[in-house]
Amino acid sequence: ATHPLALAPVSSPPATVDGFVREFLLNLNMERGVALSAATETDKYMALAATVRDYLVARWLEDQRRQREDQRKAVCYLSAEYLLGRQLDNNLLASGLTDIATEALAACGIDIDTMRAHEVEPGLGNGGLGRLAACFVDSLATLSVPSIGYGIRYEYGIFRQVFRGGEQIEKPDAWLALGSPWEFRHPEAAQTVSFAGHTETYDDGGVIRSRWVPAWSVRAVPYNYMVPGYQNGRVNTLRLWSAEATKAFDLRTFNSGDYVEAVRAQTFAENISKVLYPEDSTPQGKELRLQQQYFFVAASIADYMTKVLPEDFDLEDLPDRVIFQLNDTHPVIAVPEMMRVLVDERKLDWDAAWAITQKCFAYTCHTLLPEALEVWSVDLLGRLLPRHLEIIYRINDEFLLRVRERFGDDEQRLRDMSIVSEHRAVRMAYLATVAGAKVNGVAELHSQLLREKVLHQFDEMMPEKFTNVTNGVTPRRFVRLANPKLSELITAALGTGWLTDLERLRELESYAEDPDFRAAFADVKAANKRRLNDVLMKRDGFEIADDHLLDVMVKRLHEYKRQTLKLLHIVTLYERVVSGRVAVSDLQPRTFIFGAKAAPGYAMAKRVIHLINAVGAVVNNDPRLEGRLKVVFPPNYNVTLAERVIPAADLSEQISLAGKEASGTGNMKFALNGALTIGTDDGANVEIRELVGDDNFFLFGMSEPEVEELWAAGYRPGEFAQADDELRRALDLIGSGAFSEGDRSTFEPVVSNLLYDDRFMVLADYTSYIAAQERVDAAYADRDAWTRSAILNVARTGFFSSDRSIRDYIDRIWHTQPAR
Ligand code: 26Y
Repeated sequence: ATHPLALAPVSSPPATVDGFVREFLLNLNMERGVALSAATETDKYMALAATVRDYLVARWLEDQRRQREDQRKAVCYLSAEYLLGRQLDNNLLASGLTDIATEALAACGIDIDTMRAHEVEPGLGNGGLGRLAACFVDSLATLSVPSIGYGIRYEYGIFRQVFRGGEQIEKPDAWLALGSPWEFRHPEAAQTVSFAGHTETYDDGGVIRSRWVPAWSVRAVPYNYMVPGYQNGRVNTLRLWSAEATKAFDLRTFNSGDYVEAVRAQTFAENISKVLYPEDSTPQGKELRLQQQYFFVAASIADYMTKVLPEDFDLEDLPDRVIFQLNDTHPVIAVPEMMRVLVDERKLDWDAAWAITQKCFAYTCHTLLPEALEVWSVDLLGRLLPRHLEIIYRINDEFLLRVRERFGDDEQRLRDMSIVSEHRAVRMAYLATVAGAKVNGVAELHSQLLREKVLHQFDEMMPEKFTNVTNGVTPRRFVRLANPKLSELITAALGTGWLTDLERLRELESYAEDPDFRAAFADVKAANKRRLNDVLMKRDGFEIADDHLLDVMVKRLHEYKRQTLKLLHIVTLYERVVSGRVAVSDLQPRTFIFGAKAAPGYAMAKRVIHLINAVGAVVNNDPRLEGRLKVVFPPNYNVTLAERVIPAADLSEQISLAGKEASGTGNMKFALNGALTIGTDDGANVEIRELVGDDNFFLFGMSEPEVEELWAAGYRPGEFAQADDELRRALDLIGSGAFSEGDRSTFEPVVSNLLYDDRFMVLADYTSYIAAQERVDAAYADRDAWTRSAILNVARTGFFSSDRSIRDYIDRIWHTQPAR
């Protein structure tokens, strides 16, 4: 190009109110094709989003160019889920445009809050793992780490939850119905992803090689999203793949001049990225899920190898150029895919390829539950990915040779450690551990238990692989955006800079002793409660009374998380009053907020949702309680609602059975927003308690070794019901039909499960939990002391910034340098 303007990306519009107004109207008129006077809310929102985008694009293009030219090592984060939450406010904050945009819109007669409310959040994840990935891409950009996030552009994200008669109904989440203004579709950068067929060997000029002859393929079309760092001018890329039919597909497999069949083929291909599986923790072994996993991983590796790497790149140097971080086992099929690319396509010999591969992957585990470890049947793998199955077998054979060398002919050990189990199932966590340079858990306790239990024999053999990176959350979204009043208060005290250096919150410790600061802090909490009241009133008609302690449990519904323990507490308080054992005037007024989605096929979880609503219906309407206990269960808990609920909370419920919650990240968000935690010694609760101190944390329940001991001794939950009068009364009340219009059968399965099975030892921890809740009431009675503790929680939890997590990944696993 010769024109001076063509030598660099176009410059951003002027960052002024006039500049913003002009760009906004340009987008409205030119892109939406409407005049301001005729524009709908959607028109205005889309034009606004496009305007914010326009300010970021120049930096984005520049960063992409530099990343291509830069020799520095980059991170490819592979995750099947990104639970992003709304984008508008985040991108305004990152680009420093919030005030300008607010003023510019006001000058056009538009209230920016109605624009914020108009956005449908991309819910491309289930819960903790997906939200962690979203926090990580935010921190990667803020720390200027050369990186790409790869994932799937599901057409339907996590289902929308509604309640009918208190029961969960799932509705499709059509988040793309109006189009997304934040994405850039790149059909020209599509990759072909193949499936099924057979393998064969051939003579390649004297060398016998294997190759895969697939039966069908789809096109993977990338959609790029900008991920701006916080006011640092850096814009990273999130690349999500969408499946489309290829021409070859309908020609070869389906098209015999049959138009209907050809269209069916199209639908078949598009199915792959149609919908997010709503199960978390319990994998179903569904073929479509394996298709999804291979689809995005194969497209991502091909994209990296052909579009990001220079053409003449010496593959021996690959480990100095890239690390693929595997977000749980979902992308682990990337390991045999990389081997296939290196050996079959790039014609490296096996040993050289394996040496490279082992340095290019690292694996993060997010669970301890055995049923959550993904396995794929040999039959399914052989049918869908026959070459990958062969490669897995060879990896396993060579690995087992090494086990034999090291430990001798210990057949039991060989069976235990085999990647392919006796039941002809491929254990993806083992494959990831064998292939990865590093394996990390997501909290100290979790990483320790991984080494001692889940992957014990692997730890014995290769201890140097194991490390910990405690999770974190982005303070931009979960403090600055979710809690602007607290952020203002902090900035007034500490000045700016703390949002990217969150350990600076420590400086608030001395402010905890200042009565004026405490009063201001309490005012912020009160204002956040009123804001939540307004949101819930409008959304669902729920009221949050000013003088109630706000007690919150929001997370996926799962037995190990023990929402039923929380319910037993509520039922106990209720029973005390209606039985006359406690005067209603002696109750500390409390509002209990629940938020939880259940996997659609998880019957027990759905019954618990029904029970929460049923208890709420009775408790909320019983005049004997004089409004002192309220149960509020807004449907469809998501990132957007979390941003309103968490800043208003007084008490954070983190009550999983010790040894079951890998980390938790909600726990961190609550503490950073000045809620006190009632919790077990589990996951990152352990680290939260160590940091905030025992005086500022309500610990209860068995420790993990105590859990193990009781389990080994033979756990009989009925004995705990026998031993605690109030526990029996609460269970009896539920069993009596008090919350189901006298029908004893409705919640009988919940009660008998607790009495006769209780895998997660709810009854064993009940007494201790109730006692801890009594300590909560006593502490809340001294409101000023409570506020002091709340401030100390904020001051001492800066460690949980996802910026720190990313620095730990860099130091312990990736060894990358920031971009120039
Ligand atoms: C295979 C499929 C069924 C599946 C899909 C989603 C399996 C698991 C998941 C999601 C797991 C998840 O969200 N795990 C959570 O990860 C968080 C981030 O590390 C942890 O804080 C949390 O303790 C853990 O349960």
